[in-house]
Amino acid sequence: MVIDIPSELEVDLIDRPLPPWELDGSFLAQSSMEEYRTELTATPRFEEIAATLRHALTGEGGGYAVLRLGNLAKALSGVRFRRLVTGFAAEVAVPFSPFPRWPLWKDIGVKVDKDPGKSSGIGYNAFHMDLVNGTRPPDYTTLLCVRLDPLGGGTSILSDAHAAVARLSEDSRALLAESAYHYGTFFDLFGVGEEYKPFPILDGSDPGGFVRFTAKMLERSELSQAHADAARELAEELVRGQVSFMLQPGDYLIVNQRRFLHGREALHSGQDTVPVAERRLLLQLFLRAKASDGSAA
Ligand SMILES: O=C(O)CCC(=O)C(=O)O
Ligand SMILES: [Fe+2]
Repeated sequence: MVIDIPSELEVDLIDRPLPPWELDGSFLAQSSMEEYRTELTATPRFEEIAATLRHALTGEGGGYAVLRLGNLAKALSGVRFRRLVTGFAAEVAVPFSPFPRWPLWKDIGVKVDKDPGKSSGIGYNAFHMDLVNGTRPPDYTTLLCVRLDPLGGGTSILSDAHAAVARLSEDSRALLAESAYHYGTFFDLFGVGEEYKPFPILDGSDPGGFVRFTAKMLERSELSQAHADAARELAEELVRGQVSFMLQPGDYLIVNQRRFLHGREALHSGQDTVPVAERRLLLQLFLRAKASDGSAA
């Protein structure tokens, strides 16, 4: 769902600079969360938008939202805009960085030499959840669009994971519930638990739990034939149920990883002709549900 910011709220937010944030380990410090909340809730209608956002992410049938912040992106410096977006994110859950070498917000640029199907690659980025091989993946993954692909590619794709699973046969679901899947490497990560290997895609005991899936495992992990076939069926159902849209500069996409999986269509061919500083750019931030929040935890 797309959430627009009323223009009177935009005007108020532009006049209300937020201070720099502080971190507590890899998490946004509680003091910064409270400071941002106090500042932002002093603007009329902020709480209404924050409630709309939370409902879009955790209410019935929900699971993702796009906050339209393009006017604020234009009016504010990069630093001030990032603080404001961090303030919106903190209304949903606790911002953190699983990568010790990265700041809170991680750049996703375009690298022509990288595996095309992976983050910052130029190819089709198949349906996945982020940090799929941690025992505690981030509850939310978020992407802030800074620059579009100037050549016109890079449509975002989203799919309701539980709806896709529900369309599979009982036999396939039984295979997906077995601890027979693995993907990627796991080292030097904060706040996402231990390495989970092998893992079940479906956690049978928890209907509101993660569908722990990445279609990238079909090509990059050794799986038994039967388990691979069930995973391929799931990947096909995800595509069948997908929604797609082009993020615009200043759009902030938040995905509840317990409900939706995400990906991205290929960038347009010819990326090597685009100067690095003009290529598509997103900023990524992860969120951990607050301990008090039963809806996502
Ligand atoms: O480039 C995109 O739009 C998505 C990237 C992504 O999903 C990731 O890096 O995990
Ligand atoms: Fe991702």
